[in-house]
Amino acid sequence: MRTQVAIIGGGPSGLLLSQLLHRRGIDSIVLERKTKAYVLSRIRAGVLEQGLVRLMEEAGCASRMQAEGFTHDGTLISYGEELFRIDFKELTGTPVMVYGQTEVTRDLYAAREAAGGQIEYEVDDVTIHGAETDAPYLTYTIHGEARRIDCDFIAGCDGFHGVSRRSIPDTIRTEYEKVYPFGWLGILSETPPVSDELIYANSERGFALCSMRNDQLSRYYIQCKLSDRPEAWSDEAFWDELKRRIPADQAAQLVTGPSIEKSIAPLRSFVTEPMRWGRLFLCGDAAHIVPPTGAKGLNTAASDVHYLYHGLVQYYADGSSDGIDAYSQKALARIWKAERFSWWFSSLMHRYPDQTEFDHKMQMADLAFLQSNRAAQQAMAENYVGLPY
Ligand code: RFL
Ligand code: PHB
Repeated sequence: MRTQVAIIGGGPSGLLLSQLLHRRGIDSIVLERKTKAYVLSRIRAGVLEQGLVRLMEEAGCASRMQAEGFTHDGTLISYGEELFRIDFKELTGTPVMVYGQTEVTRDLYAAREAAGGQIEYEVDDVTIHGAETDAPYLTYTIHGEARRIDCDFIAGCDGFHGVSRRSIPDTIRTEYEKVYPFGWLGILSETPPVSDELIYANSERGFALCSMRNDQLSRYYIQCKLSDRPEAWSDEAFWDELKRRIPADQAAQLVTGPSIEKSIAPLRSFVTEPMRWGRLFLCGDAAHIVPPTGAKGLNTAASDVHYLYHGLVQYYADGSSDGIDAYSQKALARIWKAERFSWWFSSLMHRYPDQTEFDHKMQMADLAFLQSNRAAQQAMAENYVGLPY
C-alpha cells in the first residue's frame, strides 16, 4: 500500500491529524493497535482549550461538541477554609470547553468513517523503516498477516507507550522526566456535578478535583498512593474521602451514586527532544506527558497537530519544507510552557509524602497570593485557557 502520511496511533492526535489532512486533499492511513471500542472506553481528558475547539471546527467535527459541550468561564480553587474563583473570561476574554476526550475521539472516528478514511485496527509489530531517507515505510502485522505501507512522512501519534519515540536512536534523543510520588484515583458516576464549575482542592488529606462530562455525569478525582489499587477502593470509601477534601458546603450538596468507571493514573512530567527524526514526526503523548492537574495533555497534543498539519499542507502546496523543518522547535517551545504550568499547578495543589512544614507554608502562601493578586490570577488564567498558537 502507499499513502502520503502514515499515522501510527488512532487516539485523538492521530485521528485529528488524519481528518485535517483529508480536508486539504492529503491522504493518510491510521494504524491502531487496539479496537475502536477499546479506544473509546478510555476515560481521559475533559477540558478543551479554544485552540482544540478551532481545530475540531476546521476538521468539520465540531457540531456535536458545540451542541453538547459546556462553556466554562472560570474555575474554583479551595484550600484550608478558603474557596475562590479564577475568572477566565474576565481575565483573558477566553473560556474553556468541557467536553470529554471520549466524545472528541468518537466524533473524529465518525468523520473519518464518513469520508472513507482508512483505519487499520488491531495491528501488531509496527516497525518504522527508512525514516532518514526520502522513502520511509512501515511494516506491521494484522491478524497474523504481514503488511507494508510506503509513504512520504510518518506521524508518530502512538502515545507514551508507542514505538515511534523508541525508534529514534538514543544518540539523537534526549528525555527529561519527573515522576510524582502519588497518583489520581478517578471515578465516573451518573450523578449531577456538585458545582457548575470545576473545583480544584488542596486539603490536609490531599488533592481532590470535581469535574464533569455533562449535567448528569460527574468525574471526580482524589490524590492516592501509588501503591493503591482501584479495586481496593469501594465507592463508599471514595465518596467519604472526597467529601473530606472539598469545602463543607459542597460536601453537603454532593450527590453520590455507583461508579461506572474507576481507575488510577500515575502522574508524570516528560519531554523528549527533538520531536522529529528525518521523516518521522512525534505528536502528543508520544513526545510528552504532563500531570493532569492543568488539563494540558490533550491540548498540547492538539498544538502539535496544528504545527505538523500546517507544515505538511505547506509542503504539499508549494514544496516548501520550512514548516516541517520548524516543527520540532515550534512544538517544543509551547510544550515546555505547558510543562511548567502543569508542574507548578501540581506542586501547588498536592500533599507530598516528604513535605516539610516549611514546604506546606510555601504552598499556602502561594495559594493566598493567587487568591488576592490579580496579576497572579491573570498568569494562571492565561495558562489554563491555553497559550496562543
Ligand atoms: P493516546 O490517547 O495515548 O493515543 C495513542 C494511540 O496509539 C495507540 N498505539 C499504537 N498503535 C499502533 N501501534 C503501536 N505500537 C501503538 N502503540 C500505541 C494506542 O492504542 C492509542 O490509541 O495519545 P494522543 O492521541 O497523543 O492523545 C493524548 C491524550 O490522550 C492525553 O494527553 C490526555 O488524555 C491527557 N489528559 C488530559 N488532557 C487534557 O488536555 N485535559 C484533561 O483534562 C486531561 N485529563 C488526561 C486527563 C489523562 C489522564 N490519564 C488517564 C492519563 C485525565 C487522566 C486521568
Ligand atoms: C477531567 O474532567 O477528567 C479533568 C478535568 C480537569 C483536569 C484533569 C482532568 O485538570
